[in-house]
Amino acid sequence: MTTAADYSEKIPNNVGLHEDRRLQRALESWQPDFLSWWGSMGPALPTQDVYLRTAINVGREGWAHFAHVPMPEYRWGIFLAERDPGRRIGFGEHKGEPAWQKVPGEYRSALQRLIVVQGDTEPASVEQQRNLGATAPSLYDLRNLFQVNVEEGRHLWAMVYLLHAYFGREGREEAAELLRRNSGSADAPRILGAFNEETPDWLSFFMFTYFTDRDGKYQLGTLKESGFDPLSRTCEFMLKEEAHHMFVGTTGVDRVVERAAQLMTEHDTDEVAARGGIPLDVIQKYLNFHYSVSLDLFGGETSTNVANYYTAGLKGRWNEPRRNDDHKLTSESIMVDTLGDDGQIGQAEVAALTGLNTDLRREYIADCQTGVNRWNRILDSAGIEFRLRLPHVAFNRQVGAFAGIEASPSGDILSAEEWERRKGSWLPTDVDKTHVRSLMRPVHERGKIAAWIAPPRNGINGKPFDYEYVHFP
Ligand code: BYC
Repeated sequence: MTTAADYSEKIPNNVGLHEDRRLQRALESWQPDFLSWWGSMGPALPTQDVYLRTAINVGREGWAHFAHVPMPEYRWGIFLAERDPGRRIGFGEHKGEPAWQKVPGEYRSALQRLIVVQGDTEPASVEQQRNLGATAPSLYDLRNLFQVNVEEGRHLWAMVYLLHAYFGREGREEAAELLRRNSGSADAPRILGAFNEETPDWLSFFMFTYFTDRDGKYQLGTLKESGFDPLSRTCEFMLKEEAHHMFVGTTGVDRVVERAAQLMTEHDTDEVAARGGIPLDVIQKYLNFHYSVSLDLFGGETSTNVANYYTAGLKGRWNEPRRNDDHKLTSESIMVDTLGDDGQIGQAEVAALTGLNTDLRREYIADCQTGVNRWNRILDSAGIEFRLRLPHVAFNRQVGAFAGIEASPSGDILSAEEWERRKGSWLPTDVDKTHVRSLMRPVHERGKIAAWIAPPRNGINGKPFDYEYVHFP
């Protein structure tokens, strides 16, 4: 198996697609449906071409090629990380056995389910971000949005390849369904909650790419450990692309915070809304929202699904090889967050296997905290006392142990009335959203940037900020 992609084919790939005519034909018949979905649900803003990165190799160095590309002509392809012929399953009851190159019959439906759930999120995010181009704060940001979009499209291809190649007719049907469900649709919504929420403005986009794409990083990290080798290799390569998406989120929020801090200092006031910025308390509310809906994406605090996935060798832990235990967990336990019989938030000891969603969520939370620290350093160096913080794990949850209660960002349980009365100070209100939206006027002029956000420190791929990242018709 070579690592370089074959671009002479209709569908660029490094999986030797031309050797399997049936599979090739099946994917080539899905391709026009994908393109028609991209045309109707993908980026709405008309452009001539965009300075985009395209994957050309899966090796460590030089895996991407940058050039101006008309978006519908982007070469979405199928790339798996290089195969390690000696790879063995690293956890669960099959630990030590050779990794599977085919789907084991007894795990077929569970694996298919995991791949469908993963695949469903990718086009969903493109749909959520469809209209953002019209209000981009700069050409640099516009280009980053489109980069994220085309790569989420490629991640959809990655999952569709697995469905077509390994799951027969049912897999092909599921691949068609991935284009039929739509974010926010009343009849056929996307599978997971966060992917049916709107991304109506750029602060939401940055929060989404910081918090929700980061869930993607952790979920892909667990699927990268999978005993099913093609899934593992697919996820490994997706993670490489994912890093840029989170960079967009981290630095996007940096720049919004930095601009708010500048306006506060310049005008010696907290009232930055009147000065064209986004107030820190509104940034906090957006953070609260995106963080809490992303926590839901990890499933329940305890879950028999996740225990079964792990034992079967389908879905591992974050950093599985570096965990210092037997990688089977049959006799281990873990403390998870619970709602006690007394109605209070506490902890309970459960079997480590059923607590694996909690284990992963905790890894994620620790990672989320690093961004918050970074944003607070920006405030600190501007001499501003306000600090951003992650709300309590029970705050605004719709899935898991806290789905049935309301809690404040500091973790106090509230009555339904008190929640209704106070939620406007913790989650974006219509007034906050209207204000943020009112700032979202497009700046599509080379080298210019909207007033609510600071310019980036660097451009893309060594290009300056004032590079013509996007050409218009
Ligand atoms: N919304 O046993 P439980 C990304 C369902 S993001 C709606 O606790 P489990 C990306 C659940 O399906 C990463 N329903 O759940 C980011 C189950 O239903 P069944 C996406 C939910 O299975 C940005 C029931 O509730 N990848 O890549 O342990 C841009 C009981 O739940 C939700 C994956 O998620 C929810 N939030 O864990 C682009 C990886 N949560 O079985 C892309 C694959 C749970 O009773 N998925 N339910 O009918 C999984 O590993 C697991 O399915 C989950 C849920 C972690 C999602």
